[in-house]
Amino acid sequence: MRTDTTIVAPATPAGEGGLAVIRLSGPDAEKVLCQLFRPAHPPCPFESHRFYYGHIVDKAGMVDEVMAVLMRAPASFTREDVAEIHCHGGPVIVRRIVDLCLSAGAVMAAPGEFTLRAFLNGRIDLAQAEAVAGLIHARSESARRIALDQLNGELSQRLRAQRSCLVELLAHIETHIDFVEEDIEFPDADIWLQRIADLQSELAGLRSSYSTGRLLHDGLRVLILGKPNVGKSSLLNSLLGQARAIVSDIPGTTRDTIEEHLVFHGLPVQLIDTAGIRQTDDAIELAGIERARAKIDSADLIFFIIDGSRPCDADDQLVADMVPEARTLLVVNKNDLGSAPLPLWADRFRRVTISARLGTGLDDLQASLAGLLANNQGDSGENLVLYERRHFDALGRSLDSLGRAVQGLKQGLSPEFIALDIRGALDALGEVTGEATPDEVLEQIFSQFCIGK
Ligand SMILES: Nc1nc2c(ncn2[C@@H]2O[C@H](COP(=O)(O)OP(=O)(O)OP(=O)(O)O)[C@@H](O)[C@H]2O)c(=O)[nH]1
Ligand SMILES: [Mg+2]
Repeated sequence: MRTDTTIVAPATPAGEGGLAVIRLSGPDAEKVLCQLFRPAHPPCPFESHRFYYGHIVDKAGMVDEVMAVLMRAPASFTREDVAEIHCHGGPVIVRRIVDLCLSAGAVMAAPGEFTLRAFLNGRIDLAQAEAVAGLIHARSESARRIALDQLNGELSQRLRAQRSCLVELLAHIETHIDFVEEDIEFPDADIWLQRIADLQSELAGLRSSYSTGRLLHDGLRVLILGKPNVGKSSLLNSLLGQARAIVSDIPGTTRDTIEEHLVFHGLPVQLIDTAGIRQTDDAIELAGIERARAKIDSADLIFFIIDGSRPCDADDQLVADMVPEARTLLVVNKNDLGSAPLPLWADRFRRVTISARLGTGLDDLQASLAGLLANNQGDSGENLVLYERRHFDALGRSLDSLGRAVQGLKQGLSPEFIALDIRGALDALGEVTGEATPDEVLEQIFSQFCIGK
């Protein structure tokens, strides 16, 4: 991983805006800036962390009117010299200024490279680097808050304390490895068993916060399922308050899945409309049905819609047999057209009656959504929540290793074996903060960032 170069990239999204920011980081940031920037009121050299008004110029003359700032190492995001050029927000201007930086010796930044440098230079740890992405992608207030907590290092501090407890135990065990021959009992085994038990319950508590964290971060996934023409797309549209999906009286209108986000009670909700499920030979329709079916497992809640004005048939039953009762709400639609008797299997589900066309009954539907959100917001008394799958998995591996260490201590196994498991638990925790993260994992994490982050 290169860190001796000076990298450049637009830090603001492509497109038009009032302003755009171009960011440089590396040993030559100041040199590059001085080549293009003419302050309106010299002097250059720059005083660190001060904005200067001036112009970007090239051989042909003035390119744009800008503000520029230099943040000298180590007081910068990457801990390197960082320069920012705040120019007018037009794609051609941004492209031109980036090109000038490149000709002045900078190289184009790879995705996530600014954050990667901040991590490599010890400014933030890996969990914090991931939180930068979490903060940028946050779609709701709750997602912003948990990402910010992680960025502030709360998760890292907690894990560091747990790691240091394990390091102490490891040192204790290792000093005894040499004495094994003398058949001395492992000293203070009971004390250590207690400390490990405390650690296990702390880690398990933190790990179980993932279901809340994922919900706060990614939102509740609500899948709208049912046979064709029952009003799935109509429901999506009325919940969104806009005509997002095509609605028609021709069965099989929706062929693909349609995903939309809305914020409900401060939490993000992802609504997924799907192709109507029925027995069919149409290849495209079958592909759509397969997509809908594949989303059942990952849905937090399923709105299973039937047309309540007509008797249910085999296609409705097909859907009924597909969905898990605990996560399903039966939505009896078209109540404005009358109500046919419900089949026996309908009793398996919680149920609301609505008319998507008139917008009646939606309150009940939203109330059940709100109830589910409240249940899932978790009141473990734990403020800190995990929202990255990677962290959840790493904590799981750490707990597995601790479990084996406890077994070993209880069975009086040789300290070497116990040390091995404790080391495994330590490494798994270290993966979260980046103290023991393989390069491939680092690469994978940072490649998900976009250029300029
Ligand atoms: N009267 C009445 N008609 C409705 C209601 N909801 C939907 N419809 C009508 O039912 C037809 C089908 O609605 P859609 O929302 O396209 O149904 P869908 O389940 O998405 O259908 P597919 O995409 O084909 O699977 C349309 O003509 C809607 O206007 C309702 O509550 N009352
Ligand atoms: Mg539809």
